Amino acid sequence: MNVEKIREQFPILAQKVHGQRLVYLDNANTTQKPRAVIDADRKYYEETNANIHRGTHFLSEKATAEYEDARAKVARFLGARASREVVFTRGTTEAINLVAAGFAQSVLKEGDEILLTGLEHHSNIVPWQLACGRTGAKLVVVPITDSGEVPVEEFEKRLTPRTKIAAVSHVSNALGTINPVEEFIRLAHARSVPVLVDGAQAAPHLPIDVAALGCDFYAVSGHKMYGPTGIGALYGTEAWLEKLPPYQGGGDMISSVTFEKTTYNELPWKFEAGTANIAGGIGFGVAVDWLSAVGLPAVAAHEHTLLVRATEALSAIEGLRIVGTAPRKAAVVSFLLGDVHPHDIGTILDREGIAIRTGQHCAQPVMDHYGIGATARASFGVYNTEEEVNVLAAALKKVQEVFG
Ligand code: 7TS
Repeated sequence: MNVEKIREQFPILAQKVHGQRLVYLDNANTTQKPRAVIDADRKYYEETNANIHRGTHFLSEKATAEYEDARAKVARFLGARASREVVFTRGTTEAINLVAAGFAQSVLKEGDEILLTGLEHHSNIVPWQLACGRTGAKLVVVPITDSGEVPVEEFEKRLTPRTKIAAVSHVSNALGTINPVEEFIRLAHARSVPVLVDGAQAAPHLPIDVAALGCDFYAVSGHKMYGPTGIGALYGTEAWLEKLPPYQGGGDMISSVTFEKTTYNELPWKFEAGTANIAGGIGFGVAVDWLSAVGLPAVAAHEHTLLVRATEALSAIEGLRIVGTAPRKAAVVSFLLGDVHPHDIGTILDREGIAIRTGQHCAQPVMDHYGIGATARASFGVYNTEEEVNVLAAALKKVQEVFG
């Protein structure tokens, strides 16, 4: 993989920030976009723009074909068996809300249990709490270890006859831990419990094959996969998507409407009410093709090298503590530096042109486990370099000097 050739495709990376070369290490938050994705957006509005699924004219048919073609690309990227198993959503958050709302309406009853892990992002916690509020179901949480792992036996112990779904992150955004989701799925399915995987932090970094994984649902965000914001996807097995009720009502999701009775559209459109993010969907298709062309195995190998190098360089800094030390990690390094507040670390790094995230990373229970309020987090992407790791380490030494 030629990183310099990849970097050239990202116009934003040539930018200076506070007079310094931009070092963008906030990829778990959102990734930058390659020219192919930016061009697709412009091309759509210059040459195609029309509403989809409902026009007989040339542009509408063109837009529909491009949007549905993008769905097929995303389906292929995720390893889905068919395009109808892929619902376009605003992102991971909406994908999980869709499933949680459907479960609240048609599956969950008082006393049922929803199994989560202690590593979840708020968007894989709060939708389930809302579902509990509507049904009287309750959350059961698998605790994490001090290295930031979810032990398989602890997961297994908490599967009970009342468990109606397990919702687990593939990769933790706060710590980088790669969860043994294959094992979770095997154990849950042995008890006929369906599994939703929050793949927001996995799909940009690891080869994903939902059919091989055997999960029932898989949620992703386009903007974390070098694609546009406001678009993502929910993969669901045909059986589950058929079973769940629509998420929202409106145009496009129906087949017939009278005041007495409405029948719904086929999959996946049953879940896509109203005018879609058409340009976003098309751009998402371009992004997954772009990622596939680079090659997920190559991306994973490159980012692993960065993780190893960053772990080494940061561990060598006196007083620096890495939070999240699981043996299987994606390229995320969460850390504390002496008693310097993470926000101060972030501010000083920013003056050096380095973008990281500081705070609780929308994963407050993870912070609570460690008894801390926040961490500083560097998260790497396909365009990051070992030299940027060195720039980060040098800047952190400066932070240490400033704070004595
Ligand atoms: N799940 C995980 C594991 C995430 O990391 C995020 C966003 C989401 C769900 C929500 O994704 P959205 O695209 O619907 O917003 N994570 C982060 C992060 O780590 N920093 O900012 C957002």
